[in-house]
Amino acid sequence: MNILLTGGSGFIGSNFVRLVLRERPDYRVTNLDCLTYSGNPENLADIEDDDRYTFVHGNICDLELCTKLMHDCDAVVHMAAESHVDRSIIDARPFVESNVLGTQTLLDALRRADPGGTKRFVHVSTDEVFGDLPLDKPEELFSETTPYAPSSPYSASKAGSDMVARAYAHTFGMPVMITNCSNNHGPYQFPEKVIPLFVTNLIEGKKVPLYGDGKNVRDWLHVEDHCEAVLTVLEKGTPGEQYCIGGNNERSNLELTHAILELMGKGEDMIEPVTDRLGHDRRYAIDATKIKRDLGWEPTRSAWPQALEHTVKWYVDHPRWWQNVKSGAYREYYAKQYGTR
Ligand code: NAD
Ligand code: TDX
Repeated sequence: MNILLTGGSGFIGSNFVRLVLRERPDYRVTNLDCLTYSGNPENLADIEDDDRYTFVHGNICDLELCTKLMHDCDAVVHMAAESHVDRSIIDARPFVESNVLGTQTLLDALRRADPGGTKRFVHVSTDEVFGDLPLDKPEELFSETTPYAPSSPYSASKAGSDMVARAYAHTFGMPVMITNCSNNHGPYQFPEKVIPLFVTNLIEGKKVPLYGDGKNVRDWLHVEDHCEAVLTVLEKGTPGEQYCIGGNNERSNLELTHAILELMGKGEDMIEPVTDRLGHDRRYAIDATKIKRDLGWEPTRSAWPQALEHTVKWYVDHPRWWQNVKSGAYREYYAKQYGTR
């Protein structure tokens, strides 16, 4: 199978490329990525010479380019997006452009190239489209039947992209599937997200900025478990269906921070309580019964705290990667090679 992957130079995308090449020797992956601040070809340095992998520098909003790529592939996994909530609060426009218009452009390109609707399209989305859950009702979980109620400009743009994907599946009978996953952790995550930010700050001797009262809860899943789930949906999912993906692993930010501090041999004095994120969602938690029951997916790499230990160790062992990212040195290097978007 020739997979067209969008956003393959980012955190989840690069882990997906590596997983597919490792577990499906007869598959090929073409990665379409415009290299925003979070797209980093260094994330794929170890496989860039694999002849089953091709990189295309381009934007998912470019209809002509996307149409050409749709002709050449057998299936699409769409991960490209603006992905950070705090950035969406500062400037929502790139979120609407890439997440909503980009998704619509890709689907139009697919319609043009494949009017018969034979090529499967997995739209990778987030649990944040469902809004948030109360802290005092642990029995409440997000599932495929939860109504959409996005809170942040990021989650609103992802909800918009999900609606476009749903509408194309319904209106044109396209074999589109949507996945909604909880928080991921693992190698190559941009150090603006809480785990790599906190770990790298501590290595640098800086404090960790904990938002608000630290009681907000996230459901943590190892990125490779998410990638396995996306591959499972691509291969076995039912067209038109939606699948929630999660680790059944809820942790408050305070609990997460204490676990990171302990792994790094640091004390509580390294916590810096800071003003809360605007509109900060309280709790996310996923009921992944459907994908487990219908498609046989199970997380195998997310057991806590071993999975967190593994992730923390990766950042400790790869200082050159995150120092390049934090200093912006990688941006200058790739801007010379590819230009900026
Ligand atoms: P990321 O920011 O690390 O990577 C995004 C990638 O998309 C980058 O390589 C970037 O260059 C590329 N991109 C952005 N806009 C583009 C455009 N217009 N054209 C081409 N390429 C573009 O994000 P991530 O954390 O890897 O997330 C990947 C996907 O998974 C996103 O759709 C996100 O909403 C979703 N998701 C993420 C998480 C998580 O915890 N990180 C959880 C659930 C779902
Ligand atoms: O400095 C920080 N301090 C802090 O307390 C940062 C960056 C975050 N936090 C808190 C906010 C959240 O409650 O940690 C929690 C996790 O924050 P992020 O890493 O920014 O992730 P989140 O906002 O939960 O969104 C993530 O999960 C769902 C991804 O960024 C999204 O792309 C994904 O869809």
